[in-house]
Amino acid sequence: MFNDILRSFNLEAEEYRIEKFGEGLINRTWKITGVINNNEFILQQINKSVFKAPQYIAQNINKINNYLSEHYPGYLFVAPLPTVNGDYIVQYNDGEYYRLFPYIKSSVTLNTVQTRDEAFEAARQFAKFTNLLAGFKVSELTYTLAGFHDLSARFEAFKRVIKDAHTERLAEAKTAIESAYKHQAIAEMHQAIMSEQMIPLRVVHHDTKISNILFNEDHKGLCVIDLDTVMPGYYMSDVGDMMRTYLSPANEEEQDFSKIEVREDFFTGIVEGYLSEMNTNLTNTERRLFVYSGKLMIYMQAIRFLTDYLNNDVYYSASYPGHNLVRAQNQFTLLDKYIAAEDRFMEIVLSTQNQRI
Ligand code: GN1
Ligand code: MG
Repeated sequence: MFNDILRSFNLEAEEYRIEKFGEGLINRTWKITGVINNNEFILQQINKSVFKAPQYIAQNINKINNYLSEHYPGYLFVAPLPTVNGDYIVQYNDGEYYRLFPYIKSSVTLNTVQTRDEAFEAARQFAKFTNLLAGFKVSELTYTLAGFHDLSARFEAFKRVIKDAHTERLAEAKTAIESAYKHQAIAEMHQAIMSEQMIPLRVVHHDTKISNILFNEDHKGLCVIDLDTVMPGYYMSDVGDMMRTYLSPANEEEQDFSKIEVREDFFTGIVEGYLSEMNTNLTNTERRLFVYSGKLMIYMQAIRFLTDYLNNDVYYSASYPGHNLVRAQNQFTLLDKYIAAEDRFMEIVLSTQNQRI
């Protein structure tokens, strides 16, 4: 399989070492390293049961790439490489879609956030991306996933699946389902923000986990990667997903929930990093929604895992029975701990704004 795919990019598979790469739940990724020359690439298969129209991804990235190279030629943007036919995506005869990226030399990816500065650096890079694209017309982009971060739609899907789920799964998930209803106000707030059009649509990354930032060897941020979900959206998605994935030393896979914590200084790192690029661009309403963004994204992820568990694990791959339920319970635990720290987080946001940035 690799022979044909790599040949579309004018590479001979036997001249390359091919290794699985990264920990994403949706797409499959390989690092391709030249055994004779030192060329390095990233090959990725796009999950077409998730992304129904992968060519939209390529179109969006091309438009953004054109805009950035015209207006900010010095900005490092890792765009896919063209095939010999000039396409940015190839469909192999297994029906799957693949694309190839340059591998950025000496770059490092992290799977966990270990220091406050790493949180700052990552937040800064995601903010820089949205900020540089502030003049780009959002409506030029196609939605690569419909309703992706629409919490109201996610909540409706959760309520629907409850009606059809197996009795055993419903019984196993009883406490998690109660948690979902207990925090329903988070979904209602989202509904209000949307229906009153309180905040602007922006170009948003939508998947701000730390592994989607390239760092240099000193752990300074270089750029954002994994651009499949770049589409019109709200800044809350990016800021909130950073809260979800950077604050706790234990991630969504952790089964020992006593290890889940929210680290206040990492919260400060995210706020300062994000505002270091977006401060002048954010509206007052967006600022007021900083802390809410974390609740929104943690709650949405909990609901998504729970919905998938009740739906027999069709979306997120599960490697042990009950995996998605554990992930959902993990996220509800994180949500409770986040809410317990909410007042303090509000103070941090206010003081950061009044200070230096
Ligand atoms: C998926 O595949 P990955 O890890 O980049 C998901 C995100 C979730 C995340 C949870 C397209 O991202 O929305 O937050 O898993 N991406 C899609 O780990 O559904
Ligand atoms: Mg992703």
